[in-house]
Amino acid sequence: MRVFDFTDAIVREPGRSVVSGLRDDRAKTPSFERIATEHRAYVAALRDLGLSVDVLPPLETFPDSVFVEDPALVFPEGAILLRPGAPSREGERDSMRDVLKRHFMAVAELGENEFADGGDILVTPRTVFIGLSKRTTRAGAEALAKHLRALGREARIAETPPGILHFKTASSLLDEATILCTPAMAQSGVFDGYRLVITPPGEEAAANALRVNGTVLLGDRFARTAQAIRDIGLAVQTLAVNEIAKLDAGLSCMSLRW
Ligand code: CIR
Repeated sequence: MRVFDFTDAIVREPGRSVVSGLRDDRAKTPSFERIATEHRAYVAALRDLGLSVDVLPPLETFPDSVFVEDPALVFPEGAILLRPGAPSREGERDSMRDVLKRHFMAVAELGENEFADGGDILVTPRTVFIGLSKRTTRAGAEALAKHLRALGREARIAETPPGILHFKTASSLLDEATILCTPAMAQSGVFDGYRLVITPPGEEAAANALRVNGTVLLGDRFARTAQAIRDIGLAVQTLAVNEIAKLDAGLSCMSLRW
């Protein structure tokens, strides 16, 4: 199976508290109803692409818990319970432990003071990139790299360009050898050796796309990025993520996939 071929996913419905989620720009106020609508369309898209989706109930005590990608990392051969680096999100991991044990035989865990968010982890066939960020510490990244080695995956610790939340805010995998990324990420050299599709000016937020089986899911405001991806022969399906974007999130953050 290719690293973007999935049969299963876990998502969590947004709670009403999602409107109090973390965000860089506090002036932006998301609406619960619109986030719920975007989330339903996202789940429907995953199902249309053939995935069996386990939909977890809302967790009002954790406003950001709809972003289920951050507290865990999953592979067909096992799962790793991460430790989100934002204090208001660290406890989300406890709500994922039993869920992961239901789906996976082996569940490893990051320890105390080992912080890593799933949004900082980009899986490619050759390497698993772990981006250092305000959420992912070196201790977290090094511990995670050890767990990945135990699962037979090579990890590479990289810098996330300043001013963005997560490594994958600015990059995503399009196919085995191609990465969609922002100009800043391309200039950093971290993806030297990969073919790059670079987001056009004004469409940097398109970089958090999600390849699922034969299709690239992309935000619906990025016509030039969609064309650039089609130009390399890939199918694109656009989804509205405008409300989710107010919480600094995109397409990868709302699911765990394997
Ligand atoms: C946060 O700041 O943690 C959330 N508001 C957004 C998380 C986005 N997560 C992701 O892209 N993996």
